[in-house]
Amino acid sequence: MRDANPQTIYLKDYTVPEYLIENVELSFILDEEKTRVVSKLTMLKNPLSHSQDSTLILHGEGLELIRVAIDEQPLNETQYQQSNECLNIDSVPQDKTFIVEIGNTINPKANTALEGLYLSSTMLCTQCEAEGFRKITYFLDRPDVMCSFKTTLIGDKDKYPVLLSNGNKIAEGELQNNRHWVAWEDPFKKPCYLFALVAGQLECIEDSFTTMSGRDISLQIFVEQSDIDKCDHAMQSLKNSMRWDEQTYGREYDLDLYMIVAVGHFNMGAMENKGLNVFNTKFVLARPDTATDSDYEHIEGVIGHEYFHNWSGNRITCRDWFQLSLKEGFTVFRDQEFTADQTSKAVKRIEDVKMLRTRQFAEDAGPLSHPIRPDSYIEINNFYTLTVYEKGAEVVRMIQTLVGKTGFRKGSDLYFQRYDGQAVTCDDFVSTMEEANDIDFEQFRRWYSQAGTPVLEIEQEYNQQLKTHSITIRQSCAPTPRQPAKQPLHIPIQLGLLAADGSVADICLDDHAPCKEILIELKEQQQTFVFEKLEERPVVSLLRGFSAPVNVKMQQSLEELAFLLSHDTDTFNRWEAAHKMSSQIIFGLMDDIKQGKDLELNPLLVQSYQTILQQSWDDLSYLSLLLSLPAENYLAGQMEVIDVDAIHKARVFVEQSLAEQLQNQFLELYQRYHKEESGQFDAGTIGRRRIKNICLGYLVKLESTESYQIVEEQFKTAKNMTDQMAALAVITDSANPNKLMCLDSFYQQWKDEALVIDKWFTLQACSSSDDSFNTVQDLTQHPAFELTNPNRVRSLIGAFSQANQLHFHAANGQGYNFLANQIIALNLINPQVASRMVSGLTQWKRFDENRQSLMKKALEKIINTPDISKDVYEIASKSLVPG
Ligand code: 0A1
Ligand code: ZN
Repeated sequence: MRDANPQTIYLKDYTVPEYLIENVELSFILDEEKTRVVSKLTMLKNPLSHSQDSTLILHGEGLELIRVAIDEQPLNETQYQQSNECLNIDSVPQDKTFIVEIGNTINPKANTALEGLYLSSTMLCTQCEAEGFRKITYFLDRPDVMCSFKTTLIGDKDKYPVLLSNGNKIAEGELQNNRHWVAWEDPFKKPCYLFALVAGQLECIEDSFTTMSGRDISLQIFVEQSDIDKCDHAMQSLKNSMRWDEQTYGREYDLDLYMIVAVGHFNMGAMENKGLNVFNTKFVLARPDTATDSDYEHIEGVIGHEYFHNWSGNRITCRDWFQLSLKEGFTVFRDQEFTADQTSKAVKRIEDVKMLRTRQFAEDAGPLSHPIRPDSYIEINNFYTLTVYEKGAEVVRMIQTLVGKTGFRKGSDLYFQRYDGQAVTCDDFVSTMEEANDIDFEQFRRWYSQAGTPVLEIEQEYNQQLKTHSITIRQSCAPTPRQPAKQPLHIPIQLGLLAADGSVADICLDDHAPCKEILIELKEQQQTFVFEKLEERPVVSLLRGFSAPVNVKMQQSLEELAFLLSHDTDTFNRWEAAHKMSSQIIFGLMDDIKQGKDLELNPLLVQSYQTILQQSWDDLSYLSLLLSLPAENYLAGQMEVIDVDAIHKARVFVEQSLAEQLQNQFLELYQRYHKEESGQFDAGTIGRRRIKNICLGYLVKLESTESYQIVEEQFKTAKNMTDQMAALAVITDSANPNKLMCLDSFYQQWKDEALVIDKWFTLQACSSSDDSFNTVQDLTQHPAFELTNPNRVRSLIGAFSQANQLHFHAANGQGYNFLANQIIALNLINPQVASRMVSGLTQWKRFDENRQSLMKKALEKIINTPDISKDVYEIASKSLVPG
């Protein structure tokens, strides 16, 4: 039953913990339905607390309490009180350490919320971040209470031959009744959100890593037996991550053992538990025939992310959950740079910015907009957002841009050294960067407290007589919930100038030495920068590398964009020029559609594509990005009132026209690289597959018998999942008469591989075919669909509502109603995942009146459901706030 008036928690109310835990000894007698937990806490009053209260308040939810004792004296029921969320123990010692012993039971099988201890197929595992530990036993479940853990696991030898927890294995033995036990000790103090246990019939692959100081670390990846042949890439990724963190940040791993376990039921991507990461199978398992090139890349990225948390998150953690971006923003930045180093810097930056601009910018402009350090929440699980993670990473990136790479390393060294073993704040991080670089970040700190995406309006003026070019930049930021007025931010803007012949122009600005590229720092609401000694009007390349998470408004003609596409030396801005050019053309066509005009493709786009196709490219993944049109949801984000039908129609028209006019070039490229397919995974081969499949996508837009033959042939003969998936995606989205046959044969081929079947659901959920809504509805009845598996829910319901703009937003509201019903069905099963699904409805203000009212109706239906969880309630109710 929902708490009628869920409580809001505020950052301003933070106080230090009243009690501390020195260490904890846990023992678990594992059982699917009734696991017994015994916890022995060595505690003391926090010397920093001013509270005079001698009541000890421990967090605990859904626990069956058996016994409480203090210093070996069992307490009777008058000496403590239990509520839904706490256990209050009266009169604990104030002037000495004391021992609290608690016995309780939990039911992992009934735990479909997947928080605390739960069952994933036959294995038992835990998820404790953010506040899951309190669902295991009573504790001070807050990140600033750090202690050492000793954990003993007892279980049946057949059901749970493998028993894992954090740290090092210190002892094991046999017991009666076919049971055994294993004891683990983690010497590093940690908050309880980093606790983990796993028990099950698991197989493992093993390897080792020698650290920079010469220590040998044993590495183990545990999976179900049928997946043991899909772990090699994850292991290699782990070793790459360990080496990279040594080389880039001077960070060495601390324990002697690093374990990763892959589980099929998981609410998020993965979890950085100390020495025992628990991963969604999606980010571990890969074999060339089951995983695509982008799966391979994501696995490496997520393995890196969790590994990097060992320093940025575990050894130095967050004081409170408002500081989440301290560990997440920094760690995402670290994993982005890692992937950039392992793959292509240009491509990685573009992919990250694409995601940020379509999804985080939408979040920042909507009713749930919040700063990267939020100042209030109802349910912390709702704040694992794109803003905290992705914008948080952009803020860290801006710090690096402002202090330079060397300065950033100086700052991070000082941060790791100074705060090792502590729970700290975002402000501690910023202050350390300031101190190490002798710089003032007073104004920069606003990025942590101010929500919303700033807009930069640019005006330029060339003065022929003075030979100067002035750039005036005005910054503004629209009001966001509870922040009506915004203050100017400190914004780093990387900039270059191009001469009319396409060469790089010298930059002469104020007293800076002449240079080829410059970092200007915008601090005022409006500032003018005057560039001198320019014989002719330059073309400006602004915000290179996307040096700040802002929206830029600058008049640029299609000709100027074509010029930048040919000549800009900055790989990001070169792509940006192509992207802007095609966006402008699509918007022009949308106007034509509205006015009932015949559509015609601007020849400049074809010419630009032709030029690109004639050049020779080392990085074919980058070329693929240049030849890809902006996504429908990106285009939507640029519109005052989103018109999903016009966006789709105009975009498809451009695709088809390009396909018609460049058919020979696309076919030639396709055939060249298809012939060369080697099935390898090096950057070159991946690039060839990528460009080949982009060409295939265009060719099938011709809807010709020949193109259908090509794509079906690729589908049938593909040796790897990238090619098979690319072909099936194109088929599913086309009018190909063999579509159902192909989908069915794919299902038959892969029905035992859960992650591949997720892809099969997603393809159909994202299809632009007219029947896709009915297909999605039917698929909810498919025997392979289940609401208890988050990956399945995301692959069908999530994909349809978040990635099928055309059909989810059908004008009759059937998509909205469908989503509301699915959320209501999921609400009690898994509130966290249910709440994430609400995001399909939160952007209602961006649509026409008819859709607005249908979306609001769906949100109201959700809120008015009895027993709505506070997770879903928070998102749905905040979404409905007018303004
Ligand atoms: N800290 C993890 C993400 C994570 C957060 C919450 C979870 O359950 C509620 C699970 C994982 C990361 O950043 O990878
Ligand atoms: Zn993380």
